[in-house]
Order: sequence, then structure tokens, then C-alpha cells
Amino acid sequence: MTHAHPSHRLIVVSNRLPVILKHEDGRWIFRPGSGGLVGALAPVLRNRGGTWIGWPGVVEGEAPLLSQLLRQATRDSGYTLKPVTFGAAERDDFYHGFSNEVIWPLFHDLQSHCNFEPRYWDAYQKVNRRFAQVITENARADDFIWVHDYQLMNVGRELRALGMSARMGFFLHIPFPPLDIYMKLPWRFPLLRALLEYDLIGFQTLRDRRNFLQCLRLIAPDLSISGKGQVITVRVGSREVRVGTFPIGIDFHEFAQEGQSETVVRTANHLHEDLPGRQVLLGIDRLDYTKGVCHRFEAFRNALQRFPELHHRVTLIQVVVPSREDIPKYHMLKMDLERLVGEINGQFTQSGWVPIHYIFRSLNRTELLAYYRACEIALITPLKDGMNLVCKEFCAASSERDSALILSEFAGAAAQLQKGALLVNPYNVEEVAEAIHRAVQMPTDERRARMHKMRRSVRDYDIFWWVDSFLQAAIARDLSDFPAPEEYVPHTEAISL
Ligand code: GDG
Repeated sequence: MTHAHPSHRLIVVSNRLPVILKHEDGRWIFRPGSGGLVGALAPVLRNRGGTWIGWPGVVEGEAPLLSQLLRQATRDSGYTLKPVTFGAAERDDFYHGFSNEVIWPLFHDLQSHCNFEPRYWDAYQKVNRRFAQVITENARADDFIWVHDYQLMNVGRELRALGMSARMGFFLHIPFPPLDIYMKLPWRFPLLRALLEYDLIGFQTLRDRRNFLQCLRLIAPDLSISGKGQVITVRVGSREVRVGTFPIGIDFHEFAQEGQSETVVRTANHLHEDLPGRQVLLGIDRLDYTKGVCHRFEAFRNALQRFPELHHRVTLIQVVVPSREDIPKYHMLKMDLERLVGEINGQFTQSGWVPIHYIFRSLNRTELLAYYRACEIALITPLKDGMNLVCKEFCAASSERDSALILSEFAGAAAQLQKGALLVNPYNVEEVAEAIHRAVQMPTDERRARMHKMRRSVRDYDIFWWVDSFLQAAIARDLSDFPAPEEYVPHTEAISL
């Protein structure tokens, strides 16, 4: 594998550092963070040398000797970690406030969930400035700075204000909303201008990039675009900015191998033994209203009402991983989910069959893989999702012969998996119910053919491809080497006028 400019150091910046700081038995310890991003970026950081900058999970004053602890934690990793710290109140307004009560709902098209509190914007700017200061202290002019996600959109502008001349890229992990929705944001123009300070801006899908360019036309009516592939060039006044589409992937081989390991297969068999003769549907999501779990439960109820032959034949296992519970909307969602599970199970349970198994906790890695392996049908129906990695992990870890995927057309992954998944509109509970019915009856040959296509795509466009193509796009001379990825266009029913 090639990595762009191996001689240039890489500075990765994300809201959280890739380690988790914990206070256990009276002392502070670090646990390595898991997840695709760490796994893919760590080798690049090691090869090129570099630094990861982010919040260590504690606020100012909570953990003394933090820098020393971080040095110890990464002694053998081949790269350094630098913490960005701030006070508890700032953290609340920046993270819970602006990031998760303004940008998160708005960028997922849920403007009614937004709390446009002016104080939040001040904290967002301040904390982004703080990140920029720490980057400036640690970066050189010939480094490449790669900033991640919606919490840090302003960092580029703050860096330029501090005189930073290094090249900088930004990747947005969540969707970018359509113009009409973006326009609701009280701080819409400064935020767009801030994004333009990056040299490369990456989105998950062509849909997100198109939305962004439409918004850009508002502040730059003379916008000129060249190229039409994966990476295009936008000239705004005197600046030239590259804008690309980089659908994030997973470490396919790791999931495929671990999915077949003895422990996982044993645990999976054990899980299925409790559900003899059933087809098991699986949902795994963070507690989040964008993941569409309430609509999913309604669709499952609709399926049980309309297709009684499914009784005793299907079970839905829904895992919800606790997240952001101190935000009121998340707390309310938790209560709605519990009420719906109670209602639906109360309505349909019969001796020997409980339709929904609801798990509210996070799973360890073996359990996660065992659920992927044990369940025949993944039911992934977010109302909107940047990509959704759970569906890709399911494709990699499950058995090709027996598995099927029902996927929301509003997940970023729909573009890539459209030839193999049963795509649904998650708001249309009858359509989702019919897809459940169809998936349960799908013959093995069809399952295998569909899953084969999806696995090939998840394998070819994995997390290493993603890192590599982003870093290449930052420096490549010829952008025609970057072909445009597939796009999902909903099927329309022909009408005659
Ligand atoms: C954001 C964007 C975009 C889940 N439950 C457990 C567990 N997980 C892991 C999964 C997966 C990850 O968490 C969830 O990733 P998603 O992509 O589904 O969703 P977000 O957290 O919302 O991520 C999203 C992503 O960024 C990457 O760009 O795809 O659209 O919203 O990896 O495996 N892991 C363990 N136990 C669990 O219970 N160990």
C-alpha cells in the first residue's frame, strides 16, 4: 500500500484521542481505543511519524500529570499523543451543546431537534481555537494536518488566523444537509467560510458533496468547479479547494477472520440455540434518534400484524448502546424505546416466543461478532446516517450463505451496497415490513448472490483504501485518477401524464 508523501509527518486531529483515560483503583490508566479509525491511522502515523491531537476524556484539573501519563501510554506506539483540555462548562456547551444539540440534529435533517442557543456557538469557537493552539504548538509547516468531524469544522480557520501555513484536510463523518435545511443555522455563513480554509474537504457520499456545493454557491455565486470524479477542484475567489467523496470502510479481513474464529462461532451457536427454528433479525445502534429504532419497531409490529406466518418464526434482537443520555432528547428516546418494546411484546408474545429481545448496554468484541454471526438478517434503518459501519461489519463477519441485509436508503452505505441489500425508506413502515417478510423468505441462492456482491465491495473499499485515497487526494497532481464512486438514486415509479 502507498501512502501520500511518506516524508511529511501526519497530524491527526479528532475530538477524542484514540485512548481512553480511566481512574481505577486510585490511579489513572489508559486503555487503547478500539475502532477502525485508530487501526487504520496508527500504521500511517508510525511510518511517517506524527501526532494525534484530541481530548483525553477528562476536563481541566481532573487528571494531574496528564502529559506525562500520555507519554507513558504511547511509549511503544511510534507516535505521540497531545491532549487538548478545557473546563467542564466549556466542554458542555461545545460538545453537548453546539456539536450535539445543533450540528448533529441539523446535519441529519432533524431541525426540530435543534437548540440554537447563542452561548453554544461562542463555546464552539473557543474550543476550536484551543485545538488550533495545541496544533500550532506541535505542527511544522511541512506537516499534513488531518482534522476529523463535525465538532472541529472551525479549526482550519483558527489555524490560519494563527498563521499556520501547513496543508490541511478535513473529513466530515456525518452527512451534509440539503440547502433548505442548512440555511436554518444561525451561523451558516461563518461556518461555510471556515470550511473553505481547508485545502481538501472530504465527504462520505456524492449526495453530501452536492449539498455542500449548493450551499457554497450562496456565499460564492462565481464558484467555478473543475473535474467531475471522486475529487473535484473548487475555485472560490483566490482560493482553490479540493472537495472529494471518500466513503469510509472497515478492516474487512479482521472482521471476516474474527467472525470465523472458534470463540465467536461457539458463542454464536450458543446464542442461536436459545432461538431454535427462528430467523433472527438484528439491529445494533448507539442510542440516537437518527438511527430510526422507533420506526423500526413500528415496522416490525406492522410485519407481525400483516404476516401472521412470521409468528414464532422470527425474533428481533435489538442492541442499543448507551450514548449521550444527559441530553434530554436522548433520555426521552430511551423511554420511548422501552415503552414500544413493552407494547409490542405485550401484544404478540406467546408461550415459547418473545418477538423482541432488547439489550441496552454495550457488547464486548466477541459478543458483537457473535451477534453478527448468529443473526440471519440485519435490519439497519437509520433515518439518515453518514455511512453506517454496522452494516459493513455485518457483511464481513456473517456467513455469506445465510445472511441478508435490509438497509435504509438514507444511510451513506446505500450507494455502495445497493446491488445486494434490500433498500427501504425507513419512514415507510409498510415497506420495511414487506422487506422483512421478503428477507425471511429469501432463498439461499439469492442470499448468497446478494451477500457476495456486498462483501466484495466492503473488501475492496476498506478502511486502508479510505485513508490512502484521502491522503493521495491531498497531493495528487492529476485528479482524473480518482473515479467517482457509485451513487444511490431512489427508484421512481413511472407516471404517465
Ligand atoms: C459516525 C457516523 C459513520 C456499536 N455497538 C457496539 C460497538 N459498536 C461499534 C460498531 C461500529 C461503531 O460502533 C458504530 O459506527 P456507525 O458507523 O454505525 O455509527 P456512529 O457511531 O454514529 O459513527 C456514521 C461513522 O461515524 C464513521 O465515519 O459511519 O455515519 O454517524 O464500528 O461496531 N462496538 C462494540 N460494542 C458495541 O456494543 N465493541
